Amino acid sequence: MGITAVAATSHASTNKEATKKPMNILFIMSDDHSFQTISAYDHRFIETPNIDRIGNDGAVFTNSFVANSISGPSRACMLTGKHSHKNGFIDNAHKFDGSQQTFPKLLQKAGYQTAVVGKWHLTSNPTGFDYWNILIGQGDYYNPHFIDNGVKKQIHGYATNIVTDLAIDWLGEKRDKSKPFCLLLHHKAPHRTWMPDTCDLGAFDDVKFPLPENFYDKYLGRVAASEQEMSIFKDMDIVYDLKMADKENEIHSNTSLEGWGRALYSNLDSAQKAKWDAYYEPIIKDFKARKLSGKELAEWKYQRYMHDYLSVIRSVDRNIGRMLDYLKKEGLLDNTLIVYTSDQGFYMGEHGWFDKRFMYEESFRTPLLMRYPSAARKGAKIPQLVQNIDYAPTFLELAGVKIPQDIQGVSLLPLLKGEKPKNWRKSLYYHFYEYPGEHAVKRHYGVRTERYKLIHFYNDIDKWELYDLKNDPHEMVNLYGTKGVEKITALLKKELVKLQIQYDDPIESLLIKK
Ligand code: SGN
Ligand code: CA
Repeated sequence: MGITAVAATSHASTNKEATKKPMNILFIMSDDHSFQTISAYDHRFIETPNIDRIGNDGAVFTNSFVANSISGPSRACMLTGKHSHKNGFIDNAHKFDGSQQTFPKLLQKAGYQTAVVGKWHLTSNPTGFDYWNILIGQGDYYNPHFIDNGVKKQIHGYATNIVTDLAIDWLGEKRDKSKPFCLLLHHKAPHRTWMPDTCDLGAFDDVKFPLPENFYDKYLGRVAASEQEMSIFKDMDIVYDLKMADKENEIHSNTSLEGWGRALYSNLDSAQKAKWDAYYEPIIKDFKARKLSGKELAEWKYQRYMHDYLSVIRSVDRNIGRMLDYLKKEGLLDNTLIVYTSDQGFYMGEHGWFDKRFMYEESFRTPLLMRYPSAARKGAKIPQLVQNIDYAPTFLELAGVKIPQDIQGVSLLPLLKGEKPKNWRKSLYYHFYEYPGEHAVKRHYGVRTERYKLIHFYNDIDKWELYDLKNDPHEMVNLYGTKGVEKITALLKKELVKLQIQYDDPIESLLIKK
């Protein structure tokens, strides 16, 4: 008997759940959580000891990506293990076809108890879950409304705490404990408008965050990037995003979101408002007095954004810690795969931006950490190219369910077990559709290899971009059409067409034929 088996058996004597069933799955996802703000990836901004625990006891995927960098589509890719054009949910304006095959349905059929709590954002009601208690739409940070298995309810408090409470309540009180479980714990945080819990207000007050070196990017040679509407300076709203809803009504927005900003504040109860005011009123007063403009205003906005966003992350990390402690207390850690990810990456001021959508690194990448009890090496860094379509087949393989042929992702279990599969993918496919749309990021698709990225912006534009990620990790120099890149361009175009044929999205070969 190996060491792991001995440990598991002795643990089982205190809790019988540990060894007798297939492995449980806890799939934790936050919304818009950038890898830059997880200390397992990056120590510049914040320490996230609890999220890091997942990777320390398991693995951190260092080349993890999404298929379409936006919420609903990303969630649909994860549920189905298929790219957007196959699951039909190509942009946030769609409604998910819940009659299609998803991993929760397949797990449920195989005898799992399945549940989803928190953000769902797929418009149609969840299918394939024994229990669902979801936020309505994007959900609110304070006193949010939920749909609890079809019934609307408002719950008082702060969303990240509430969603964790609901998850713990289901695990402890509501599920059938004779079955293995698959729980999707999906936070609303840290999505816009980055409203911190009252206990985290001011947590970064003594910190001045360094400005990204490309904060004042001029987007030379990158037309789509120059036409976006997600700039901190230009598009981030003073009242809505940065909470400058003054009582005197003297501060006015630079966008049309002022009314929404004032409404967000009015959702707070009087005790919450008192704490909120105690923190933001002095900032509002100071902001009014300084009458900032130009670069000073841009940099003030960047600092406020970072302070709020990171304060929201503190609560996410604390709640992940609460969840891990609960699993430990219940003797569930040794028989549960724990996943932490986000529905996409996010800009922390790189290129001057917030939001996501682009196939550029900050939004194409997404954090991915997995705690796998029988992992070969604890704290392993897994460098292979992986994508969010891979989660579904991973969960199915773990549960011993046959992976259906039409699933396009690949199970990550061999990587978690420390294997080095020879034929692992060498390139990734990406396709973003939500245009015309909020933030004005044009439609594009592309291919990324370990070193290069080729993107085609199409629809109302026809522009190619090529990046050498080794020499230009921040994607500032579009090499497409320059001297010396003819060979790599041809290779990448070939790879792109190959992927589009493989995934049955042959848009490039169709465009070429036109
Ligand atoms: C909302 C936000 C956008 C954000 C989208 C998509 N605007 O519409 O800034 O890009 O969600 O985000 S807001 O005025 O409503 O805050 S996603 O992660 O859900 O796809
Ligand atoms: Ca998101």
